[in-house]
Amino acid sequence: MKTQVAIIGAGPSGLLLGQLLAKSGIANIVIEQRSAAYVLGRIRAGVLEQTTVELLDQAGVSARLHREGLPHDGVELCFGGQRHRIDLHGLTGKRVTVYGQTEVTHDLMDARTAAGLPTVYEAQNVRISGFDGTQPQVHYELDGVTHDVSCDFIAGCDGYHGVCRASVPAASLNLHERVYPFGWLGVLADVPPVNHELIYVHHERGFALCSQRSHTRSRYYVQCALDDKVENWSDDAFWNELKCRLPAATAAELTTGPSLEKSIAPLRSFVAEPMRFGRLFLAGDAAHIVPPTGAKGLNLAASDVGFLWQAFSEHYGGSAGGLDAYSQRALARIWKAERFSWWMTSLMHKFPDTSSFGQHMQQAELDYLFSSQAAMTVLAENYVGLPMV
Ligand code: RFL
Ligand code: PHB
Repeated sequence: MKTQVAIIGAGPSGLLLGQLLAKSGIANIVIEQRSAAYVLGRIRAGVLEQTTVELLDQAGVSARLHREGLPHDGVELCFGGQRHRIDLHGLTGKRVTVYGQTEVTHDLMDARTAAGLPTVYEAQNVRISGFDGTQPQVHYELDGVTHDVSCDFIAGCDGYHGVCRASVPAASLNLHERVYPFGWLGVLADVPPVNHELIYVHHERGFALCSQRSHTRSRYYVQCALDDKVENWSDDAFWNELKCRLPAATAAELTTGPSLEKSIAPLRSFVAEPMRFGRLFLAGDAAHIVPPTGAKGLNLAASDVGFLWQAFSEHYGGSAGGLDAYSQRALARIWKAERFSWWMTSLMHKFPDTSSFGQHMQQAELDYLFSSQAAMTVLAENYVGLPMV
């Protein structure tokens, strides 16, 4: 088989890129190692920036998002037992939309099927070759049969553990990493959210987050030890721990219920540079990871895809510059989101080795934040998403 762009990975990056390229008349295939049901079963992001929503509009997959997504004009930070609101819309003129990654992926999969675009699920032993020359290829096995796809370009949208970044010679990559000494234990439950907006909680027992997927489905997280196991946490133990970290009045309003899903995610900051090697382009988690505290991972994946779509469109439209500029343009935005996610993580979590001095620094920063319109505007500008330039 032959195509213009072979996309590895059917997460949000790969599927969004495929949809945008198809809109521009650029032929593509998506090759995914898991089943569609497995991809949809991963509970991940919940907050979309306006630029992400605009890209989903351009891809023609946002009808349900506009019907069912929840626009949020503010977000709360809680510390010292007090809740403080950041007026995102008042400070920036922008808002975020609460709409689960599962739903975004669902809409993208449905649109891909409706458009009859080629997608391979459960591809085994996916390999890429020739991307440092002029004839890139993707190889995979399906039901014991080997397939080879010849293409102009490969888009590595295969996440942190994917094959694309791993296929680049180590000497060509600069890796930057910070691993945090804790994880997040997350619970999804069909209970109404405790608040109409998100609450990020700083507490001496550790961070907590009250998020949501709809008016009837909540997503909650508590900071946990890195070596903790989901089996150690009954639903009751989770709800009790969450209540301990909320102000008493908020805990009293919390509706609990059986968990639909419970999982632990480690926290990491990671960037691989550059994001282009010959005819291979990395996008999304394949190139970078942010800790989830700033809600930036899916949004960064979307902005990479926006830049890459522009680059391919320029290339097939006859102008060479876009492909050359991709890595630098994407990384300029990525590093700013890395900084914000690292800052939010450092501000809101309990670090096992922090001295009393470190605790006072966190406290002073939080006190300052809510005494300064300028500081709140900095947070708000970053939270709603920096412009794609
Ligand atoms: P994905 O979603 O990991 O998809 C990659 C796909 O590639 C497939 N794959 C392969 N396919 C073929 N051959 C191979 N060799 C392959 N290896 C892997 C995988 O099966 C998979 O289907 O990466 P993508 O598309 O770049 O999307 C990135 C986002 O998923 C991620 O950044 C976000 O989920 C991060 N994130 C959040 N982001 C936000 O913007 N807002 C949030 O509120 C938010 N909350 C979160 C999060 C991530 C979390 N976890 C679990 C890490 C909350 C959590 C708890
Ligand atoms: C989520 O709803 O899963 C979520 C929301 C905000 C974050 C991280 C995760 O910062």
